[in-house]
Amino acid sequence: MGKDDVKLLSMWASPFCMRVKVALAEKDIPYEEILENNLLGGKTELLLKSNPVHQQVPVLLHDEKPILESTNIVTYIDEVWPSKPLLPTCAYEKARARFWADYIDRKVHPAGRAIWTAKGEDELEAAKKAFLDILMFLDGTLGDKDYFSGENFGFVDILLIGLTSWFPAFEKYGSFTVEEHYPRLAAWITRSYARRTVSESLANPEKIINFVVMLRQMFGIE
Ligand SMILES: N[C@@H](CCC(=O)N[C@@H](CS)C(=O)NCC(=O)O)C(=O)O
Repeated sequence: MGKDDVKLLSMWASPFCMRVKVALAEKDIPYEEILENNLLGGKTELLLKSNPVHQQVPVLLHDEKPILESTNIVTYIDEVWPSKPLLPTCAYEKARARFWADYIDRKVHPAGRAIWTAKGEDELEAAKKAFLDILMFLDGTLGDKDYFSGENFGFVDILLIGLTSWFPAFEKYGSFTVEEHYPRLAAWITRSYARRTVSESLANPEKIINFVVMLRQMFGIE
């Protein structure tokens, strides 16, 4: 493991990059973070060469080979560094984890974005309801377990926890708290943030809120 050359093309506020950082930390994999903090202003040659299709971060460079898309990267990390598995080993549980990973990928971030980009009260109310309905299903599948697959923090937890870094911004613009609607899910967030691998990998929520304030001004929403 020590001989691997691992680099992460990353942007500080990207919830998708935070997922990969948590996975690398959970596996204790040393890596170099290369920040692409000017995504809106211009992308580096390294990013364009590594991800010509989507031109997005995160990109994991493993011995200079690019691996793309955060969920795909977390899966790759789990396969290449198999100690302390993130995905369950049982086929049924693995299929279940992949189902929820796909649900989270498709639904959570776009629904949150719809809240802070909403124009007018009706649009905001609809966006907020749609977001809370998604959380309802996630809360239901978490149930009374500590983590999505049971006792251990794993694949689904990593994919969702990265995205929760933006939840305080969604809460601010939607005037709600996850805690008041889904206390079990809120407790899962607190439990997960207590892990060093999470707290060290996620951006400060205040900074994300300020970033969203800036994006809203840029998009002419303010
Ligand atoms: N589905 C991708 C989403 C990645 C993504 O949206 N990255 C954003 C930063 S959060 C990005 O690079 N945006 C620049 C752009 O789209 O031009 C993943 O899971 O990795």
